[in-house]
Amino acid sequence: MLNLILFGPPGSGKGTQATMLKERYDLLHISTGDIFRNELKNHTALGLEVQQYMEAGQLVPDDLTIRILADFTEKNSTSKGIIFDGFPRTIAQADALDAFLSSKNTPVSLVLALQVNDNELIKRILLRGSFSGRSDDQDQSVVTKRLAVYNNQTAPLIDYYKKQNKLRALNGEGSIEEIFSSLCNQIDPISNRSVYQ
Ligand code: B4P
Repeated sequence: MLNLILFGPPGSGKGTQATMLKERYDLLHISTGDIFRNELKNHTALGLEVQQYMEAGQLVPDDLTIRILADFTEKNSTSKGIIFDGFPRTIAQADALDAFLSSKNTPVSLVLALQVNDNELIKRILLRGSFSGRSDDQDQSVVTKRLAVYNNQTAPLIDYYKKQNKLRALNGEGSIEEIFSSLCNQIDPISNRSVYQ
């Protein structure tokens, strides 16, 4: 199986690129952010539980996030591989993911880290907030909080995956097509596709 992690700060383009990679490599796309937003939209018990964290720019607690991921993956277990978008975001989530994939006899293939400077991230997120209706994208103090949470809780995963020799850092600034192309250059050699089109 091809198991890819798209990694990066909020607004770095994980969701944008994951949607395109999913099509190209025929992968199951798991976005924990999308799953949570869907629960919120449908006013489920889970949605109510995660709302307070998301609106404050904080991470949803690990136990809840790990449970959601395992449920989603079990229900969609027939794919050629998985693209994880926005997960893991903490060391505990990364440990849980390793354990989960080991139980399926399949490892994380690559971790693709998109690098974007803070000013560009804030600009992108506030722009999206002007039309998306996402409350966590509209208030600059919440956006700044999300970046701080990323630096404190998520960025340590860079070393975690460097030690496993799985991390590939990529420039996340430029056109969406340019970034897609550099992601494909990393993935093609380990996928079944022989030629990059
Ligand atoms: P996410 O849904 O993962 O949101 P994100 O980090 O803001 O988005 P992403 O990086 O995917 O950016 P996108 O492509 O959309 O998380 C939201 C919240 O959910 C978190 O704050 C947290 O509360 C919770 N959560 C999610 N997962 C969790 C977990 N595992 N544990 C705990 N809590 C969790 O791009 C952003 C914008 O930039 C878009 O408007 C896009 O059009 C634009 N863009 C993309 N690429 C561009 C480019 N190359 N140039 C210019 N603009 C670009």
